[in-house]
Amino acid sequence: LPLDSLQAAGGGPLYLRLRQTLEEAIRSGRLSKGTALPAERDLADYAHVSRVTVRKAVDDLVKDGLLTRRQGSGTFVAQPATRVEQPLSRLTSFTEDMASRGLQTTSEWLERGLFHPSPEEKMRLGLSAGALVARIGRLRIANDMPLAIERASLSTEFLPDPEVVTSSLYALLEKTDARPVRAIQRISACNVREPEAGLLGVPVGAAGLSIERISYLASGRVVEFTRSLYRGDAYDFVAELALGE
Ligand code: 16G
Repeated sequence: LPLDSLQAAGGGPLYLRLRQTLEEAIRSGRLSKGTALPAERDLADYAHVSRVTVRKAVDDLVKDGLLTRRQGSGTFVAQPATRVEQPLSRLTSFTEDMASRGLQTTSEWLERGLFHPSPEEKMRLGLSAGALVARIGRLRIANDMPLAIERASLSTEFLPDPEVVTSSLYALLEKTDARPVRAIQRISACNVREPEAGLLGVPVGAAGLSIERISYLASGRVVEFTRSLYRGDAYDFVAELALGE
């Protein structure tokens, strides 16, 4: 990158010139998609500018969606998400959805344990007075691409020990005959805010899909109440429609 000549280039604030140099490198493909940016300090040394200047330039490019920050792992040249087409008629799990596309699911844990339920969890799950609720919150990643944040709440009757969930929740529920067979799902538009934007690697304010799923057993008992935030640039939900009677 032609960063060492930045000071000499003249004209305009330094951070704007740095921003422009980086932007050109990204747009021309010299910095290819998915590449990790050097650490702020190294970039500052290399370009002979202060770390504040580097941060300002990088912040700008993150805001414009050219770079993404992944918490704990650094800053990367943004990769447009592969769009996923998700049929709305089948009750499948995230792990199954990704596997059917040849993608590997991993999850980063945001929350996992037994908690005092919120009034909403109590109502949705029909919990008895004093009962705790099992919660699992995950950042769901397909082949290194964070796609969604999911927070599931279950009655301890179906998930007495949330710690045992290591990969697929539905696969685990299947073993105890508690895999849901029916669900109501509500999808609404939203703008992604912090801290979710940082986790999903999208700019603050990016379009998201907020999804609520309530799943039932054949008996009508509620198994799961799950709120998810999906990346708007990664998902198409597709439904088949039939002419009504
Ligand atoms: C799906 C469900 C979610 C369920 C999860 C189980 C939506 C919007 N949500 O992501 O409610 O908890 O699958 O996935 O589709 P798992 O079996 O891979 O843990």
